[in-house]
Amino acid sequence: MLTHTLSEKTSYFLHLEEQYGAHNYHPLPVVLEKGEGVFVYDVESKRYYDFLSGYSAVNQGHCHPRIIQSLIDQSQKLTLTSRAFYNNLLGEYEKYITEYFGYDKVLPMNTGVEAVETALKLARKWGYINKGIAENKAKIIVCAQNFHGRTSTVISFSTDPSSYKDFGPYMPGFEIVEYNNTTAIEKSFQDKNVTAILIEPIQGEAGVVVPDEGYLKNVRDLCNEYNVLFIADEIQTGLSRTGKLLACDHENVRPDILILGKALSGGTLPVSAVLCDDEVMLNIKPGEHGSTYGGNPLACAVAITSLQVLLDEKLADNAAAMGKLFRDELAKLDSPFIKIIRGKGLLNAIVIDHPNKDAAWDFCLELKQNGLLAKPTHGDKIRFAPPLIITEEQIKECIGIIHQSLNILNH
Ligand code: IF1
Repeated sequence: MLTHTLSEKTSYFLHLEEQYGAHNYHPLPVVLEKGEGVFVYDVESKRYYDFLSGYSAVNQGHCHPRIIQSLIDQSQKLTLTSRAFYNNLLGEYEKYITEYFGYDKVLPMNTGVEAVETALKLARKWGYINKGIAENKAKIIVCAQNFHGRTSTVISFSTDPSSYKDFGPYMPGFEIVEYNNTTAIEKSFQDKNVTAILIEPIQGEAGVVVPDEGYLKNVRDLCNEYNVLFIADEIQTGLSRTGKLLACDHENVRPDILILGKALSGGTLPVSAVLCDDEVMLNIKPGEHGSTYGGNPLACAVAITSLQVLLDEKLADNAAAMGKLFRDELAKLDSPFIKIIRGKGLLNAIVIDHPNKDAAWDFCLELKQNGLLAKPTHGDKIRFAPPLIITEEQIKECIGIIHQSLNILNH
């Protein structure tokens, strides 16, 4: 594994986290202190292209001026009322986001996994009340290699030992089927206790696994046929990332429950949301679910602006165009070290082909040296997901950086 000498300042911050912070991550050795658009700057004022975008939380670009202005303005008026009282922003936000995505109602939460948990509770309740499943018998279908967050319930249906090992006992009521396999889904739907299926339209953490064309449509049809709720986790794939407002839009599929997070706040603070129609949403009565910060006025102000920016700046169209350019230019490099290039819009990944198990990590260190930040996932896959505001000229510059950095793998 490559090591680069680090500046004293950088080393200082690395040691602070080593000494005083949980060791629940293994970050790339770079210390950032400023973000602006597609760029981030480290403590030595070195500039980098950000090709991770906070795992798709910064689709609008770092510190987008309009989003930051909403944050500043609202933070000087009212940041939190709790839901014990009404406020003048939540209803406006609820109207805005439900009309924006075409659902009757929204349940506002904070982190992505809280929204996933909320969707699971809504699906279970609907199973008992609307589908007539016997109490505590509801089953939810999930896909192998899923990533939906890190709470004890959600890791209960993970197939990644690093997510679930030594965190048992696990939440029952989930069945795992192979991703991108509608036969397996139809077989699982034979069980009348199945109330829902939870799916990532593209599996992000698994390394940007894009299912076959028509997969989402087939899932939608099967859900209609077997009276099963289609829950789409668009926390990472949504909000223009894949070249459409939602990844489900590529197949004109409308989930019964839509889960959003990350870029819903443009990377300023945790904001997530669950959208569905009254038949599902109104099963939750006052006092049956909630969160201290869920739907806080600050989050509402920031989320409205974050959504508006996606439309005003036509970021889905830009993601589609720049993503295609990126994949085409990457393919032209014809590198022996790039086994697979895959993705949709500006959610892309490569699979590194190299005998050295640290090759992807070493390549990311070299990319860092050359001014581009990306990080491997599951060893040999590297996700490339810049902010959706990136330009053609910047894409081409980044292809140049990638081309130059691939040379490190010749050693
Ligand atoms: C980490 C990656 C991981 C998500 C989908 C729910 C959540 C996520 C599809 C939960 C969160 C984040 C979590 C973060 C790194 C990143 C991630 F896939 F994006 F790369 F971990 F797999 N559904 N993904 O992607 O949302 O509660 O985090 O707000 O945990 O390291 P959250």
